[in-house]
Amino acid sequence: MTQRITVVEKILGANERLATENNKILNNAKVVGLNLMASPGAGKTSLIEKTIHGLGSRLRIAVVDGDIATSIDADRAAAAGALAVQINTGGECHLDAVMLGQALAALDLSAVDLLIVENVGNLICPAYFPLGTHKSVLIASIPEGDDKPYKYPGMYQGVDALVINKTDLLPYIDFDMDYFRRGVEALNPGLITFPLSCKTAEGMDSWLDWVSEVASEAKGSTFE
Ligand SMILES: Nc1nc2c(ncn2[C@@H]2O[C@H](COP(=O)(O)OP(=O)(O)OP(=O)(O)O)[C@@H](O)[C@H]2O)c(=O)[nH]1
Ligand SMILES: [Mg+2]
Repeated sequence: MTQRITVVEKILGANERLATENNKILNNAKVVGLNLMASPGAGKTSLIEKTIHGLGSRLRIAVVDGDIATSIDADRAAAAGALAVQINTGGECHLDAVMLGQALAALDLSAVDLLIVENVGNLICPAYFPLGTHKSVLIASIPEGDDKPYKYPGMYQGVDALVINKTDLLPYIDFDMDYFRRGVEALNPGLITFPLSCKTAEGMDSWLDWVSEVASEAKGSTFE
């Protein structure tokens, strides 16, 4: 029993060290990294597409997509105009710092200002594997239900920003926004939050402004 705990700690410790290396690589290249996490289908790739369309003329954007299989999401990011690398984890439910390190090596970082990492759709495991990016962003979505902060506290605790996607569906789904926000506030007080719809673009400007600010301010300054 004790041996098993030790192994887990070693894996997480090794991941932390490699995340620090990734962070140095990003800082040296003056690339700002975002780690997007969410449940499957919350709208990670949709938000990445909108972000490329909104900021691609001002920022050189690269996308690293993590999925168990296929290159569907990297193909979408490339079609939207970004440099894109797909990582297939082959069953792992999260990206780790080794995987991101390999993706960084495959990218010409001198041609990148902003790196967006789309983590594997999962509300548990990605929270425990920092990648070396500068900011972590969680995307919640209305159809998932308003109880998710209460059921997946680890994910909500560790992020720097929260997107609430699919607000266009609020009229059709029982989603108590006050209950949801109270749960978030208890776990991550003052968390900056962007309610928006990738479908209608409502609320998108605030998100794009925040990404622009992070890209200009966070270069080389923070690590997570
Ligand atoms: N109504 C509505 N649908 C949306 C919105 N954003 C995304 N979708 C839809 O939600 C589905 C999933 O979107 P994706 O962007 O592929 O989600 P994802 O989080 O990248 O999914 P995985 O990578 O498979 O985990 C697609 O059918 C999108 O068209 C939105 O704001 N409103
Ligand atoms: Mg996706």
